[in-house]
Amino acid sequence: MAKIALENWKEAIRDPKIECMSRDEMSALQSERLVKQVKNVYENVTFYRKKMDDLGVEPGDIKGIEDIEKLPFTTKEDLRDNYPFGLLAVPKEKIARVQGTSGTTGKLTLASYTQRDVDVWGECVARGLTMAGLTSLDRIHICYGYGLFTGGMGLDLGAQALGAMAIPMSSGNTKRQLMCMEDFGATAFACTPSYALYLAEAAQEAGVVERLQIKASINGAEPWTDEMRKKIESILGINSFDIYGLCEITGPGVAMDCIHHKGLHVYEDYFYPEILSPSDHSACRDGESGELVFTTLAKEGMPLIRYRTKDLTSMERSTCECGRTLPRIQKFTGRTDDMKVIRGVNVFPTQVETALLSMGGGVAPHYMLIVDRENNLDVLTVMVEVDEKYFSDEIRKLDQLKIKVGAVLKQALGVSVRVKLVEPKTIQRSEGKAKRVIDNREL
Ligand code: DLL
Repeated sequence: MAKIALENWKEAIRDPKIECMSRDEMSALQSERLVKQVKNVYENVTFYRKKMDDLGVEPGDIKGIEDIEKLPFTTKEDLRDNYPFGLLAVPKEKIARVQGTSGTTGKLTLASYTQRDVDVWGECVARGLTMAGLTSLDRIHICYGYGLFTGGMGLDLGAQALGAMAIPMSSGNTKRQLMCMEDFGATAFACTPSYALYLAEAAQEAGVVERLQIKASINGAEPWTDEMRKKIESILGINSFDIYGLCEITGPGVAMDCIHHKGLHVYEDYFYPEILSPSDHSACRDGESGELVFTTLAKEGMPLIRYRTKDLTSMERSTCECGRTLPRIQKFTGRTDDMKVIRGVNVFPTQVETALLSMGGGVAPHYMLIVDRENNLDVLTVMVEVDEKYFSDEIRKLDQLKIKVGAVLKQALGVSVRVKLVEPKTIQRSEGKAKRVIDNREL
């Protein structure tokens, strides 16, 4: 257990030429890549030729990155309609790997990669691992699932590109995870933030924290808050970093936050980000929240133009304290589709997390939102675990805690909620992405 002792975090930049490039140079690189990519998809992907023809746009109309707004959008539904290989820009023989969504509902979303795409993916994750202060000397314990989900493979490719040791644990069996972490002397681990917290608590309970050599964790694949990060960091005495990605674009390694935690740096030389207003798709200004949209500037297998992620965030383009000029997207407030509208108010699970963690004790950040409709009215119940030390206390204290949680949540969400305090460890732990909302109105 030790935080990374780097005198100067500026050293933790894998590719300074790209990551600290001037805005003009980056625009020139993006323009060159976009012009080529648009010509490529027009000539090789029927779907894009048709979409562009319908809009009356020709490849020649795209002269630089500033023309991106002329191009059509791509949606998850488009991917499903062209499932599994309808959007390839190369012959199938050139595809080296497929990966898919980790979702359990609906049809699978499949992404195809050439060997070069796989190499770029590994390089981007390696940039992120470097950002977390890791080098070829590190041992990275990967407890993301391996398989179609991009988590395990993505971190593995990153460790490989970095020249570090990959420990491909995959998810599950927390006791064994901790045993291997200790025995193999892992110096970093990667998993979802909810599982990271679970692992941290399990390590604390087993009394092994002091015996671990972990200095950093790389967590993502689901929204989480700064408060949750600080909780994981303080239990394990480490630095935790937020990694973002989606299989359609490349998997983890599209963006990651640095030690300053002022947003996630987007690898915009490969993935061009736009933030668009959810209502009319117009471009949002810096700091304004909207839907994140990506164009893959150099992908060969399944290039995507203006892919609508449904993830909600805002962007900052000022140079970061770490020296990177890469734009930063803020922690995600949620997705357009995990947002719940309760009696007309938009509610995101992350708001509940922030509010619970701001209480400074009494409850644990393990929670579940349950939405019902009673007499035509939406009712939001928030199930929250009580801290171990509170639970043995008297009923009167628990009642007071319940009232306090209710007040804090009402203040944070703008709607009144029913609070259900539950015993420690009763809310199901997830080894992958946590399920935070049950909406009974949809049943
Ligand atoms: O979750 C890729 C990934 C694996 C990212 C491991 C980070 C670590 P998908 O299964 O395609 O890919 O799901 C993508 O997950 O659109 C977001 O809604 C959500 N997501 C991913 N990373 C974050 C994050 C992987 N750091 C979807 N914060 C995305 C918030 C995230 N949400």
